[in-house]
Order: sequence, then structure tokens, then C-alpha cells
Amino acid sequence: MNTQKSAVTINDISGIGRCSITVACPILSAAGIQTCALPTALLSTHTGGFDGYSFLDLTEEMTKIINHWSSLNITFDAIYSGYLGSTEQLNTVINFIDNNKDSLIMVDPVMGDGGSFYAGFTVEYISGMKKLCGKADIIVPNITEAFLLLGREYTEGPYTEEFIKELMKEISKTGCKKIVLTGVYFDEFEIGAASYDREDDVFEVYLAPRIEGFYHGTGDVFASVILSALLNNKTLAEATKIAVDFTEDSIIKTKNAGTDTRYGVLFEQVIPSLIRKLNL
Ligand code: PXL
Repeated sequence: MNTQKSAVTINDISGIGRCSITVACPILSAAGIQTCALPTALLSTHTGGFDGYSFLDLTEEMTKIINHWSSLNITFDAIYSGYLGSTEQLNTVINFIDNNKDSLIMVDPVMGDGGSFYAGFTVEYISGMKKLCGKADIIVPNITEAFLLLGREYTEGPYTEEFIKELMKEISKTGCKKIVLTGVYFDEFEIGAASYDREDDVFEVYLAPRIEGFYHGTGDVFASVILSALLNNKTLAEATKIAVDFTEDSIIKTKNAGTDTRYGVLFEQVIPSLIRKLNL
């Protein structure tokens, strides 16, 4: 009997820069999950720091891929959506989810960071993303994306625990059942994530020492570990702790190696400890 779980990641392929599919697939595979990929766009590099990147939108191709899969009656234990290459793709993903109601749906509402949009995203995109989040079992926004989803003006921290809890309760009104919010901090020394489960009104925070600097692709690393842990039967709070520690350790490896942060974090070196934590 095949008890191995499967997950499809709906994400771009950035050839260089450790983000999206080149992060999600290796992490999920290491966690013992069969990985499938629905690519949204093909880029030479991600959009955050390299001039002159190429970008091929795959919106039309996505519908062909989904139609073929549905003719094969393929199902997935989880569907994980990340970077979408166009506003139109939001509807494609919503339809795909509506036709796969038994899957665990995780949406990373990739739109921006540090208080601003990533290249190519606009306010028009937000309402579609809100609708997509409403269909999710779990969403994993960063603070910037949380403000965008609520239509609130971005404010920098430190935040209070009450403020973060209220923000997450407000976001859960979009309809998603669980939220893990990244980039949460209450002072200058620590940073981490908060989890909120709407059904039992449980709110928890897990922090790690802050390491200065901007490290590209950490949101994708974090989200991929959350899904890996949940599919290995960890609770939301356990998954959050594992993901914060994994991201932190990946940043430490990168800082110690002194590599250009545009190339992403050296998460590969932390995979053995993830496998141990998941008891695989
Ligand atoms: O990590 C988020 C992300 C994913 N994919 C692409 C990006 C970014 C952030 O800039 O450019 C193509």
C-alpha cells in the first residue's frame, strides 16, 4: 500500500536564486512527500535584485496541465500555491482548488515584503488574492502581505502581541481556517512567527534570535517546511517552531558562508536536521 503523501506546488521556476519551486520541491521531497509541480512562470532569476531577468508567463499552459491531470483523475494530499505570475492565474488556481476539495489547501499570498510589493504586483491583485485565501485551510503571509490583505497601511514594528493577534483574527475573516504569520517581533532582539487557529481560537508565538540583513526566498523556505511538518502530522504550533528554526539555521549558514544573499539561503545544509525533527 502506498502511504506516501503527495503535494503539488503552484509556483514559478526561477532558474537562479533559491525560491519557489527550487525551494519547495527539495524540502518536500526530503520530508518524504511526493512532489508535483504546476509552474506559473519561468524566469531566469527571481525579480528581487538581478537586472534584466527573463519572464515567461505560463497562464495558458497551466489550464492545459490542469485539464490533463483531471483527465488522469490525479489527486493530491495537499495543494500549495505560492508566486503567481498574473492576476488571471488567481482564478485558475481557485478553480483548481474548487475541483480538489479533499486536498489540504495552503496558500502563501506572495505579494511583497519590507512594506512594498514585489516587482509586477499591484493593488488590483489583492482582491483576487483575498478570495484565494478564503478557500485555504492555511495561509502563510508575511507582515507586509497581512497588511495588504487587510487594506491597511504598513507599519513597522516592534508590534505588541495584542496587535498581532487582532491582525490575524481580522485576516481569518477572509475564511481561511489557520494562519501562520511570519516576520513577527516584539523587540529588536528576536523575530519569528505567530500561528492562529480560527476554529479553536488558539494563538501562539515562536521567536528566535534576530539576524540582521535581508535574505531572499526565506518566505518560500518557511512555507515549504510548514507544509512538510503538517503532512508529517505535526501540530500547527510544532510546525511553526520547526519552520522558524529551519529558516533561522538556513540564515545562519548563509551569513557564515558570506554568500550574496540574492542567491537565497543555504537551506540545503539544514535538510538533515529537518529529516531528524520529522522522525523520518
Ligand atoms: O520568494 C518570493 C518570490 C518568488 N518568485 C519570484 C520572486 C519572488 C520575490 O521576489 O521574484 C519570481
